[in-house]
Amino acid sequence: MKRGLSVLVLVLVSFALFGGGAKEAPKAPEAKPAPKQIVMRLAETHRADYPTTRGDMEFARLVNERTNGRIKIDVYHSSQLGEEKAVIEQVQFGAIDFTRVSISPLSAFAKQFDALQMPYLYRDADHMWKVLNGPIGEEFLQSLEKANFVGLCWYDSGARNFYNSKREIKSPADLKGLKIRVQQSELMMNMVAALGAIPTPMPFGEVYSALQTGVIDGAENNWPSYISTSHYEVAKYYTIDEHTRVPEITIGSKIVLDKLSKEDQAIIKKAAKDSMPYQIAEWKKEEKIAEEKARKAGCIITVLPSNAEFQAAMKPLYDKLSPDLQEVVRRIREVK
Ligand code: BDP
Repeated sequence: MKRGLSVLVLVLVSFALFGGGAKEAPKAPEAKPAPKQIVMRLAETHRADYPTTRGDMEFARLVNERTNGRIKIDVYHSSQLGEEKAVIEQVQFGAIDFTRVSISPLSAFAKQFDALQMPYLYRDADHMWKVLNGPIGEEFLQSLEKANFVGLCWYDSGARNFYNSKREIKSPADLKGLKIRVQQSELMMNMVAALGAIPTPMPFGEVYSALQTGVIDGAENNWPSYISTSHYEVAKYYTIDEHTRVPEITIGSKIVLDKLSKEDQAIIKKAAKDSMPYQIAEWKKEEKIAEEKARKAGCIITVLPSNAEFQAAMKPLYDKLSPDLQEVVRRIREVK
C-alpha cells in the first residue's frame, strides 16, 4: 500500500513537472523586448551656444522625438572629436556618424563644392538660399554619395570678412604682405593669394594663439565666429568686404546610414531639413549680437564704399575653375 502511494505521488509529480501530455499551462503574456537604442555621434567645431550647435541640437531633438527615443544623436561640440578636416575623414570611413562643417574643408573631399563658395558669387543671402533650397542645392547634397557621405542639410553662416592686428584694410593693396589664416582649402588659399596676402591654412582652433603670438597677422570669418573665438580681442581691424558666403552643411556617414532601415534614413533626412529654419533664425539673431559686441569692444570696423576692387581681384579664380564648375557657376548666377 505504502509503495503504491509513492508510485502515485511520483506519477503526479512528473505530470505536474513535464506536462505528461496534459494541456499546457497558459503562459504569462511576454513583454515585448524594448527596441535597442541606437546612439550616434555628431561632431561640431563650435561652442555649445553657437548657432550651428543649436541647429545640431534641434536636429538631434527631432530625430529623438520622431523615433520615440530609439535613435539618440549626441552632439559633441567645441571640436571634442577633432578639427573639421580630421572629422570629415572619420565620417567618410564611418568612425563618426555625422558632422556639421563649413563646405570649405569639404572641398578637399568633393571638389565640386568649390563652385558653391566662390568669392562674390551670390548677389545676397536670398540668392544663396534660392540656390541651396532649389535643384542645385539638392544636386550638391546628392553628389556627396560618391565620396561616401550623405548630404543632409544647409545652415547659415552669413558673409566672411577680413580682420587683422596690423592696420585698417580699405583696399586689396592694404592686404599686401599680411599673413592671413585661411581654412584648409586650396580655393581659399588661392583667394587670399589673389589679393596679395600670404595665405596660411590652419585648423580653426589654432587661430587665436597664432594671432596672439604673431604667427599670422589676420584671418577672415563672419561676425559670430569673430566673437565666439575671441579673435576680436587680438585682431581689432575688421573690414566689411563680404568676400564669401560659405554655407554650412551637415553630412552623415554613408557606411553608417546604409545600415539603418529605409524608414530611419528617411526620418534622419527629414529631421535635418526641418532643423534649418530654426538654425537660420538663431543665426540672424546671433549675427546682430556679435556685431554689436565688436563695436562695443572698440574694434575698428571699416565699411567699404564699394567692394568692386576686391571683386575684380577675384576674377582669376573663376578663370581657373574647370569647365564643369564654370558651368555650375553660370547656372547659379542664372537663379533669380
Ligand atoms: C566658421 C565655420 C566653421 C569653420 C570656421 C573656420 O562655422 O565651421 O571651421 O569658420 O574658419 O565660420 O575654420
